[in-house]
Amino acid sequence: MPTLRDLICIHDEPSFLMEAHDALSAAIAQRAGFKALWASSLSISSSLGYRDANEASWSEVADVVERMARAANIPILVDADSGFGNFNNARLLAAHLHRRGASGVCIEDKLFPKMNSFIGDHHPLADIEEFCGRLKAMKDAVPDPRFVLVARIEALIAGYSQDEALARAHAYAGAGADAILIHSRKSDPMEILAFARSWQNHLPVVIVPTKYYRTPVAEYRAAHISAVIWANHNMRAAIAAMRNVCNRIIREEGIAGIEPDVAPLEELFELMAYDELAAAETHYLPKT
Ligand code: SPV
Ligand code: MG
Repeated sequence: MPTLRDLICIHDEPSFLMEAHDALSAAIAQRAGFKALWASSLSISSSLGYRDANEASWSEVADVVERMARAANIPILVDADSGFGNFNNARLLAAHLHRRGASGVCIEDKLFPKMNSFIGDHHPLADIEEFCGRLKAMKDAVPDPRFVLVARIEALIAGYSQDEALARAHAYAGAGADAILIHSRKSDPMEILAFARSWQNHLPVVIVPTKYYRTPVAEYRAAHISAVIWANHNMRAAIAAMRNVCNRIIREEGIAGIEPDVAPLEELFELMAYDELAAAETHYLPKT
């Protein structure tokens, strides 16, 4: 099984990380064939009933990550927002997430509390040197060489230039980041591809094409993008499916019509490995 480091830092081809936000979505993504997961702050917050504005505490996020790691046996890159504070909060978080099953952590160069990158125009950036201190402290807190530290640049989201994004990328590489996530809210990939051209793969590049979703993967391959994160699509699929089924049950006053459109109970039992429990019972329970 490839490690997160293999997928992001070693493989030549782009890797794909699928969003998950709980044990069930993690298990489903693994069954579908994804090799790694993105523990999205937007999706985890939503599933807990919070906004993606650091309303969920870091320990609530860590609880979810542990459940995901137990349910899916593939690496998880955790979206740790801006690290929940200064270098000290960030290093504490990195160590906890590592202990609880994360294979890597991504922090973005914003302030606490952060706001989701697609909401509004107020995204104050962290001071570069201060953010480098957060990255260094996280590296030092997790001496495991397999653990991947991704530095996420929000300069383009905040309206700054390519030069600002590049200066930040070089500083974060110097501080020990293993990869750079360059984020954009544009509906085409031009600014991301321009960044990748100038950056010349000094470190692997990770992208989140939520807004420029029409771009074919061939363009990322040609630009030598290392990893693509499908950042919120399990959550959004669940919202649409649940909305649809709720509306239909009300409208049709019953569940006969929707049965073919919902997952069979057998699939749920299989996802949660009920057969393992049955086998364990024959092994551990007294024979009657
Ligand atoms: C997330 O999935 O929580 C992300 C990506 O950070 S975004 O929502 O685009 O900021
Ligand atoms: Mg996030």
